[in-house]
Amino acid sequence: MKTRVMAVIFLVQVFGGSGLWAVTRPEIDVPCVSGSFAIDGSAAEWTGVKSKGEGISFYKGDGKSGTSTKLGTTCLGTISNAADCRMDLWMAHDGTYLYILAEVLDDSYQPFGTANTNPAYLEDTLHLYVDSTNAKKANINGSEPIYYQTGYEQFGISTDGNIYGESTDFTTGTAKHAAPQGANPDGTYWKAKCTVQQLGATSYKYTFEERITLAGRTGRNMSPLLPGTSYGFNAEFCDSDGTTALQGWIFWSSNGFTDCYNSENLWGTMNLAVVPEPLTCLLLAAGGLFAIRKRK
Ligand SMILES: [Ca+2]
Ligand SMILES: [Ca+2]
Ligand SMILES: [Ca+2]
Repeated sequence: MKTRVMAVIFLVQVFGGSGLWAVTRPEIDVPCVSGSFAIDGSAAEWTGVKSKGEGISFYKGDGKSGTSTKLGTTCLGTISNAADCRMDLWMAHDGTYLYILAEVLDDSYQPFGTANTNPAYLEDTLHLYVDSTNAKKANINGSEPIYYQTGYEQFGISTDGNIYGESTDFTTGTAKHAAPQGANPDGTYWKAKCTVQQLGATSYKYTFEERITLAGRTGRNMSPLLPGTSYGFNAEFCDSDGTTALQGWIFWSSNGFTDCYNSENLWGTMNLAVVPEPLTCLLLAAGGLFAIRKRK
């Protein structure tokens, strides 16, 4: 018995210490692109990014359910199937801005006009989360995580442009506080637009297109995001079907049961590609030519 206990302690020390039992988390690669993106809720200019095959996709029954050791798709409340709610998302950057395209399929669209007297998360809403200091902090004070956690930013916007209550300060509101009622994305450091398309009697497609300044915004909570670096990232869709109430919500990365809006340790990773230097490209091309000539 004693020997068995000692063996377990040994294994925990060896494998635990080496990280072999560490949590694995989903990743998204963010290619560096040179094209320009109009933030208009149209995916027309995203063909090239999509063809790279680096997007993510998640829905109930996608075979990627999160567990405590392998983080992944996590449904909370009532999410029935892919027709109820499915998200496909791509990212790109050009060294100055981070671009996001999220295409969401939903069986019931809840338009609320422009009054927006309710918090955005009670509507059909996209949430993007950034841990810009890689703090991987668990159980942040949940009342206003942007106030309590350095580097935390939650870019959230509903299909009709509501951001009330979202824990981001790239807004017309104040620094390090959630967006007040009537606030909007500031339009410079964060631009966002959603268009809605009806595909069938019970089928809608939302196209969310967003732009975030990599350098951040002076005095606001997000630290600068550097190309060639990885950061904590998460995506979530809040699904309201029928009334202004949250019927179900689904995360790209969590442990299968935790609403991780205030737990960065359960988020996935975004890998920002380096910006190729013009000189590096020239030298690589010249090196290639030299190698070809030498082989002849
Ligand atoms: Ca566009
Ligand atoms: Ca739905
Ligand atoms: Ca809905």
